[in-house]
Amino acid sequence: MNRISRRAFMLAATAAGAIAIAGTVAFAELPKLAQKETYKVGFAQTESNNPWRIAQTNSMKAEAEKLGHQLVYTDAAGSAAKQVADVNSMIAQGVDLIFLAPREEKPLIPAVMAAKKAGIPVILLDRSVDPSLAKAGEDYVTFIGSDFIEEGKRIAEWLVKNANGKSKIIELEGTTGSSPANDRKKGFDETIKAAGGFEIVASQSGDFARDKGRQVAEALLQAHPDADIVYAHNDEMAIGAIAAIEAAGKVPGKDVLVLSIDGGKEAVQAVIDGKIAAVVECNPRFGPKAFETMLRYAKGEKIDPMVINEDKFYDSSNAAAELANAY
Ligand code: GYE
Repeated sequence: MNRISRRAFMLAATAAGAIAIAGTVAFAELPKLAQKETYKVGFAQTESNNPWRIAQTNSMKAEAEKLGHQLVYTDAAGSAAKQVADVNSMIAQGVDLIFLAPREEKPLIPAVMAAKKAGIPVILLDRSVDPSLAKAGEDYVTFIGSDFIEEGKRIAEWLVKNANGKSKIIELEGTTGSSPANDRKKGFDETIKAAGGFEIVASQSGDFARDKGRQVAEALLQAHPDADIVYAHNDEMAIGAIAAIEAAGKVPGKDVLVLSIDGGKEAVQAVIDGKIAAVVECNPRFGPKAFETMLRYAKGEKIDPMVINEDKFYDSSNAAAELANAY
């Protein structure tokens, strides 16, 4: 076996082993967290390619520093395989607890199970894992983040009221297999369908990234020249889509309505400029809630399976007043 294939084999074997463990210890208890003054805590970030991720990382680092905890920080740079390796390295370093932002729902299951097996509690931050393969209160403590179905639903409800005759939708999906992409699609599509009168002419992943979003929007606008609404699962892709709309000689906000989720400063400014019609905030300020939840868990309090963040909503009625508060 050469080096690469042996490594691939080892990774596959670890993944298979962890899933087998999930089957045999499904009823084993969640690892406990001892009460201490300060902790050594891991934070396994997925990537750092947008202001949302950076705001989240900054919030986690600032809170850890404020409370005197040691933070072992890793950035998986957009690779689920690297993120699994990052978690394994945190386990090897003997962290007390791991905050994990799982890039995709299924590939991070082995990481959750490996931490559980090592006796290290995991709190999922901002994205979740496949609920049929790992459960809150059993395999990980809880999920802290936004209600993504609700986010999709809120932007769809706004559209139903404010479409002004526009009806043909291009949907730019987030990272394939990630919980926000799955749920933002579900919440939006179901609401639009129930309202009637709209058509999703194309729905494709732009991987939550600006340039990918621009490229996908460009191709889809060419294939569907009658599309007059773009719904992007995050700001980065919405901003990419605005460039694609302008490159096609159309006016965003006039010829094509752009809807987004995240609500960073650049997007709220785009609402003020009339280029984004409406955006649901996805709150990235996790630090205080994450560490508070960790301490509640250490005290032995019962933690809900989901700890939901509050999200704001921006459109032309409040964007100027809210700009200063946007991240
Ligand atoms: O919307 C996006 C980021 O998981 C909620 O991931 C998060 C999403 C967020 O990269 O911009």
